Amino acid sequence: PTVVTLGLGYIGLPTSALIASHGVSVHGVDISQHVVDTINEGKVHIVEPQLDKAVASAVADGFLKASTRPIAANVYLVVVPTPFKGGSHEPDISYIQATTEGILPLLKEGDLYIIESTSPVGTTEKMRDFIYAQRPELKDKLYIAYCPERVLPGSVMYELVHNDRVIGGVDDAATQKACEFYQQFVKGELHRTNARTAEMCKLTENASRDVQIALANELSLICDKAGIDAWELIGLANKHPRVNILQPGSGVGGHCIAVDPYFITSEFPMESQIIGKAREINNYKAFWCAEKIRRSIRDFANTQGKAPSVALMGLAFKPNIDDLRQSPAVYIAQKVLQEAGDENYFIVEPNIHEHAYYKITDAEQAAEQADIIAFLVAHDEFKQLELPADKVVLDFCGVTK
Ligand code: SAJ
Repeated sequence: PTVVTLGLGYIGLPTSALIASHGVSVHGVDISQHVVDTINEGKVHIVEPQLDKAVASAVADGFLKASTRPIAANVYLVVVPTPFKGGSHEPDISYIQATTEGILPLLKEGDLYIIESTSPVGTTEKMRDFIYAQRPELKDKLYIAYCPERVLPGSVMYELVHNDRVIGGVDDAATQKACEFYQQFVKGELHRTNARTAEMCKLTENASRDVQIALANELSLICDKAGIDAWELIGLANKHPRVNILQPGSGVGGHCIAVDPYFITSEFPMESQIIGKAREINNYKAFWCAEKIRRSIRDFANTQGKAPSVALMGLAFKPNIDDLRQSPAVYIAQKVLQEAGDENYFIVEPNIHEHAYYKITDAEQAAEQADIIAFLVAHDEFKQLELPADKVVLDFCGVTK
């Protein structure tokens, strides 16, 4: 059998490499010629542990090939992004639509078509209706299912194999067929449901995490006013056998948790009160951090009679990665620097060596020279830093705890 993966990004490429490593021939498709060329050379265009090795051997063994065009296959996996419609919080499924259109002429009886992209509820049924409207002779002769990816950036190659999967077909036969497909390379359990539930399940997982982080962030604001250490408080509350509060930070970023809950709120605005509020709280937290830094700069200038030097520690959207997408730390840095006066700034991001706008400074040097040190991301490197007692330290992510 041949598998066509549509989209060779953060999920599509690792998935392609994994399937190919089982001796299944995979034809990966991406609109970017650069991505396609890179992969065909056995190289990778994204940073993810173990991925480079997996792709290199899959390509060398001849089981993984990339191209800008799909070919006829037995299984089609849609793994393209679902962004927002320009300037809104409404999901844009046009990439799913376009890739589906691209394979329409190739589809034949018995083929398996699976969407893995995060999708608003009803997308899989919409694509089924679209396919059968264009190819009526195939009606009910394809297997169409939704199976969301759930892997954590940084542990993708492990989690692809070991996580449980939720598999929802548009009918039972499709669910069964999709399960047989994933069984070949997934060691986690495969849970069967229908397509709508599987779509909502993905959105629910990320909304759940967002809501839990919002509670931690809200507590951190309350603690700041009340003169209580939020990390100590949460640590103590978590000693209760049925309490498990997450960690406050400088906001919620990335391309999943800060995005997916809107796929629920945009469609069910009246019903999704907590989910919507959590988004607001987590966005507000980043704004609040930026305000705190600016106030601290003003206080320093007023009491010391000179502008401080300021170190902004971390730019990534979470600890120990180099991914800046939707990063609250980047937002905070922009906001603080927008109103920069005579202050001197150090931007520190140990996982990145060069940045288009910011000069990246070494962590030790910045900590030594800055008057105000603001920790935006809890990178491991920051935990070992020695901080002289005369510094103003704003720890938004618990690095010093
Ligand atoms: N964060 C906190 N406090 C915490 C935990 C996280 O502030 O206690 C922040 C992080 O700093 C980051 C954001 O939340 O800015 C999101 O980070 P994350 O590690 O929670 O999640 P992602 O976005 O890297 O990956 C999530 C995962 N989903 C869940 O854990 C429910 C992953 O399994 C999904 O596959 C992924 O989204 C996705 O692709 O949807």
